Amino acid sequence: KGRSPRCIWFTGLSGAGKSTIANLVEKRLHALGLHTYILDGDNVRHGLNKDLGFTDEDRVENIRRVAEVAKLMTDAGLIVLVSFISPFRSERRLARGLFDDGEFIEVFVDTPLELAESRDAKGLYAKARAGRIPNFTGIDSPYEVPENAEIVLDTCSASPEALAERVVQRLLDR
Ligand code: GGZ
Repeated sequence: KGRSPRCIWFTGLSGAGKSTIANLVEKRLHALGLHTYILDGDNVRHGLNKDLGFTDEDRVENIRRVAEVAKLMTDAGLIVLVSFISPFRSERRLARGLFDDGEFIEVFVDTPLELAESRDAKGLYAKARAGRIPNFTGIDSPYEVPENAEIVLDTCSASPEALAERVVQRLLDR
């Protein structure tokens, strides 16, 4: 229905560009005078979720808590940008279910594994291939491609700035 987006949920592989795009979207929203918060591994996995690792079970709990925190933050009036791999459809569905229709926008940052791995900005894929990071998404832990994302960003075909602009325009449409 006619509700405006409050939770922008970015999903995609490690190194897909989720955080880069989320940060660019946030800058644009700030310039428009909107109040936002980015939830990502940097501010959640070192604190609230520091008891969690990367087994399937821990990822499920990671995303469950992140979704609930996002819901609380939107209740407090913020637009929340969530940037986690969030590899499982069931947990993304659970997150969506906390919000009213139109308030939750799923953004699939669609970077092929080959591209993320070839960039390997943090050297994590090389470590994962060498067996030094178990359960690495895309290597030996699954990523379930979204089937009903509101926005699919093809990072092969456009700059992060242009992709961020598409997300912002979608928000302003409402
Ligand atoms: C995937 C891992 C792993 C494993 C550490 N698998 O590129 P990054 O470094 O900065 O982003 C990745 C981040 C993923 O954490 P999330 O909380 O987003 O994952 S999930 O939503 O699945 O719970 C990566 C780093 O943590 N990292 N080990 N095994 N990514």
